[in-house]
Amino acid sequence: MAFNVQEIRKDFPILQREVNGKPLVYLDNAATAQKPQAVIDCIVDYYSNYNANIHRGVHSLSQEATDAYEGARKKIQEHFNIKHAHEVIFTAGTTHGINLVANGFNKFLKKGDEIIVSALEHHSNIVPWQMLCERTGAELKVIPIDEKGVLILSEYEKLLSKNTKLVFVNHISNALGTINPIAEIIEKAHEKGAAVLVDGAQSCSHIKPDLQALDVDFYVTSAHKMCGPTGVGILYGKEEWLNKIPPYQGGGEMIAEVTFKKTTYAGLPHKFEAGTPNISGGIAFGAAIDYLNSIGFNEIEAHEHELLRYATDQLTTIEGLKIYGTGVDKTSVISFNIEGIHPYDIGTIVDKLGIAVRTGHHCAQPIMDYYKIPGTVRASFAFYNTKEEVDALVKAVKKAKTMLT
Ligand code: C6P
Repeated sequence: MAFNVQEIRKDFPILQREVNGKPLVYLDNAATAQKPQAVIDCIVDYYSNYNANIHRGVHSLSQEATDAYEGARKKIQEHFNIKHAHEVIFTAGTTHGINLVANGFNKFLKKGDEIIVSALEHHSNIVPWQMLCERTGAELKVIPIDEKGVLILSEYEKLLSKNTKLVFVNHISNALGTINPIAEIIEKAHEKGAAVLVDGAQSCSHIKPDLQALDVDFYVTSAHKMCGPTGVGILYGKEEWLNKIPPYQGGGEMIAEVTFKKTTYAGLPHKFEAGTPNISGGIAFGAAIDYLNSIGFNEIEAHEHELLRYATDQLTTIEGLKIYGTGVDKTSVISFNIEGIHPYDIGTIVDKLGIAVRTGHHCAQPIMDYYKIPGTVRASFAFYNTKEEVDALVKAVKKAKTMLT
C-alpha cells in the first residue's frame, strides 16, 4: 500500500485529541512513540481473553499465553535478523539491558582494562559503565565529537588499544539525532578483540538493523520507542557471550535445579529472565513490530527524512535560532535554542498551543556541557507527523520568541 499519512494517523487514537483547546501536535517521539490501535487491542485482548502466567502451567490459558509470548520473541528475532530466538532476552527496556551486560562483565574486567563510550551517549549508556569501572578498576575513555555533533572517528581509532575490552555506542543520538557509523565502529573494535554493545533505543523506530550483518555482540532497545508498550524491551547477545556472562537476577524460571547447597541455571534465554515478566508487554511488542513492518521501514525513513528537511528549512528562517546536531547523517530530531531564551520557556509556551516537545538536557548532560548550554528544545518527528504540524511548530516558536523578547 502507498504511504498515506492521513490514513496512518487514523490508527492512533491519541492523535485525535486536543491539548489546551488545540489539536495535539505530538513532537516528542524520541521520548516515547504513540501507540496504534493494533497494539492497544493486543493488550486488551490478552487481559480479556487469555491472561495467565507463562512457562509454568499445563492448563490451556497458560499454554496460549506462552505461545503468544514466545511467538513475539520469534517476531523480534526475525525483525532484527538474529540467528537464534534464545539470543533474544526480554528486559524491562534499554536501561535494564545495559545494566544486565554491565553487571555481567564484572568478572571479565580488571585494573588496566579500558572501556570506550562516545560523547553522544544517553546517561543510561554512561552511568552503568562508570559503575562497572568503579567495581573493577577499569578505565572509561570517551570518543569526542566535533561542532556538528558527529563522532571523530580518527580519535576513536587512537583510543582503541589491546587494553580495550568493550565499546559502547548508541546508533542514533537522542539529543542531536546524529546517526553513528556503527558498522565501522564495530569492525574497528573487533580488530582489537573488544566486544561492542549498540544502544538502539533511538534507531529502532527509524531503521531496521540487520544484527547478524553488523556482527554486533550486544544490542539493546525499548519497545516503547517502536510504538509498543513501556516497561519492555530486549537485549540481544551473541550466544557465546550470553553463555559466558552470569545471570543478573536470581529467582523463579531462571533455574535448572535449586537446593540449599547449590543452584544450577536454566539455559538461554531463561537464565536472564527471572520472575514473572511483562507478558502483555512482550506480546504487544510483537504486535508493534508487525504494525511498523506493515507501514514499511523504507517508507517510514523517506517520510521522516522529508519532515526533517522541511522542518530544518523552516526553523532556520527564525532569526537567532541555532540547531545543535548538523551532521549529514541525521534522523528526524531537531534540537535548538533561540538566543537569549531559556528552552524551558519555549517548551511551556508551545505546549499552550497544543505542541508537545521535550526541553532540557535530554538525559545527555555531557552533550549540553560540550555546547556550554543548559539544554535545548527538542522536536522529534515520527512517520505519523505531517508538514502541517511542522508549520504549527514554526508558528508557535515564532510566537514564543515574540512573547519572550
Ligand atoms: N531516551 C529521550 O527522551 P529506556 O528509558 O530504558 O526505555 O531508554 C533509555 C534510553 C537509552 N538510550 C537512548 C539513546 C535513549 O534515547 C533512551 C531514552 C528518552 O530521549 C527518554 S530519557
